Amino acid sequence: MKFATAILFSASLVASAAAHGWVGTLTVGGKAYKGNKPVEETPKGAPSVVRQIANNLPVKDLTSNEIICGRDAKPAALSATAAAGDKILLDWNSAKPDGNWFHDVGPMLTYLASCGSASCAQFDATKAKWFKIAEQGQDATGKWAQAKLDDGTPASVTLPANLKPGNYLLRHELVALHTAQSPGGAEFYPSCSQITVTGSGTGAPAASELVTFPGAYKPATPGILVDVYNMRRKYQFPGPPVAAFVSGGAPPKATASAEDSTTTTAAATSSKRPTTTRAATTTTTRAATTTTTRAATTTTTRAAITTTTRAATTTSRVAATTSTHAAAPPSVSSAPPKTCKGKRSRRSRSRAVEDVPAAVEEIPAPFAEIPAGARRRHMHRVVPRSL
Ligand SMILES: [Cu+2]
Repeated sequence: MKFATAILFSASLVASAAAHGWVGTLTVGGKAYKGNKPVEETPKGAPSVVRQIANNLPVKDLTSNEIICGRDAKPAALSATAAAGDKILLDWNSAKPDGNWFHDVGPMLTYLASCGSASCAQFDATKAKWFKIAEQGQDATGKWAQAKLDDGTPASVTLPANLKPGNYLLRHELVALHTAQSPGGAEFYPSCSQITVTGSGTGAPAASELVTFPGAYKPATPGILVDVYNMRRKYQFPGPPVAAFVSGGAPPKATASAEDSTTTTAAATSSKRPTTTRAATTTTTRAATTTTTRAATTTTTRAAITTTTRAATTTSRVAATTSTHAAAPPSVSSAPPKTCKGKRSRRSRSRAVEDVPAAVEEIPAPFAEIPAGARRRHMHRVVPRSL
């Protein structure tokens, strides 16, 4: 209850905060294509290659179609022409004074899906079968790829050199992890651009490397449920591994039919990742979907996850009424975390300390130490959940 009160209190203090972002420019083959601001700011966007989103709040519901291309994204009118092997630059913008993206904790992932023989302008993204072509996490100093957008550097993705020509949706995704220590805390910002790839390549993913959205991510997926401020191992990316053909490798042997995307994803994952990963996923998923409280648990791990789940349930119930965000990470840093506006807030720091369940540190997520000073938190504007 104390937790809920704190959230309500802060919601009244922060009536509005800086909005989130969109892909403002996509550059490929020396040509820059403008993306439109969200519909709520630019109701009549100019013809573009970037699918326009309705507003720039984060996507948090992994079962919603908004996880595909962003909040209520609509097909774009145009397609950008790209040669296989081309570098694509995506400049993410926001309403921040300097115009740059502002979250700095979390990875960037890039997927492609074939639109088939028709133009992507006619393609229904709910039918898309996605394969991953890139994933970018932290550099050697612990700086996240996403933090470079904050500096004004566009994201850079290289199309596979041997990619089969055709029409593709390019799904570029930012995952902000500053509150990801609780289920439902991660924020997703997918953006889809329509491209026509030229060349004579034959590279294509195996059926076992394809995933669907929604479906590829679950609230307890490692890399989505993760306390980035207490990582003990290297960050583990969500979703399937990068398709083997991207680096010229042979596709993994298919062990499941392409129709069964859940099995396919699990098979693809296990081929590259240790079996402990799957065990952890199973455990966390079970905990996350259980509504009854387990009285006795056999391991600290499960107890920790159950505690976290319960906390998260409270959070989302509160969030439904106030449209604010989950708790800040447990703060042990001497520097208070920043708000979305980039201002440091003493209040958010003290609240963070009392709100976060202590057991959260026990989550067996992928971990490597990153500087404590890199923490940030923020609040979002109040907008009806039904958008
Ligand atoms: Cu945010």
